[in-house]
Amino acid sequence: MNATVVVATYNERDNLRSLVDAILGHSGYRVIVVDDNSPDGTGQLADTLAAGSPERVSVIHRVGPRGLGRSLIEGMKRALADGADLIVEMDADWSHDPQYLPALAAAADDADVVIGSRYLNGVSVVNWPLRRIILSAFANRYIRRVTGLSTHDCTSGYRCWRRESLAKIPLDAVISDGYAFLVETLYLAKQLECRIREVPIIFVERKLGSSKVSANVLIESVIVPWRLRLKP
Ligand SMILES: Nc1nc2c(ncn2[C@@H]2O[C@H](COP(=O)(O)OP(=O)(O)OP(=O)(O)O)[C@@H](O)[C@H]2O)c(=O)[nH]1
Ligand SMILES: [Mg+2]
Repeated sequence: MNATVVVATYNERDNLRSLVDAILGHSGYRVIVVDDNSPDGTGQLADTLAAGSPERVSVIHRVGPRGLGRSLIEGMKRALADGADLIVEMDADWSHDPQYLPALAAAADDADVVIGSRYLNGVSVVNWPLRRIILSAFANRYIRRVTGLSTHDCTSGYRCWRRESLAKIPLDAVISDGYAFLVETLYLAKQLECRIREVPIIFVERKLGSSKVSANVLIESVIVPWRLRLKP
């Protein structure tokens, strides 16, 4: 196993150490933290973690405009350049539990992209208010209808790519940055005839730190499915 987990962070100081420890508990996994110059010192904490496990943890410190999509792109490119066979994307806030890493990797034996899915067996989300569940369910239905994707959870940020499939995605041409980044990369994967599989995860709402979801991110996710569909 030669897998790299890319974790984008913005103000995740309270979550990062335990998360990285849990990932490193799985043998064969490395971590790239992509920090957007977090004011709370997450970047320095990441450096400390990297100094403690220099073979397995590295850090990208971004400057300039921040964004989840652009951070993930930078981390994924680095993981490809470093020779990872599997590249995993995961949130830093413990919503995506590292305990599912082996299941994602196993499913990648016969899939090109594996999604850690909240919506395979009903709804497996813990601690979300009803309005958030309804919004997410509606968003996924909307995305499927507009883009023609058949994935149950198109906005899950917990994903495992086989190296060859990720290398085919034109990451520099990706236009969106928030949830829409996840939809766009999945759409590109489908267009490139990647085999997309979902495995069930239980998603737990963050307990520590605060959400970075903004109105812009939500507006982008309404528009991008149409841009993808109408793109020549
Ligand atoms: N590098 C970087 N990471 C970000 C940025 N915005 C969010 N993130 C990270 O992306 C992941 C998901 O962000 P969250 O704020 O948890 O968004 P969410 O999971 O959709 O929303 P919540 O349910 O409120 O947690 C976390 O690891 C964040 O730290 C950003 O601008 N730059
Ligand atoms: Mg979150």
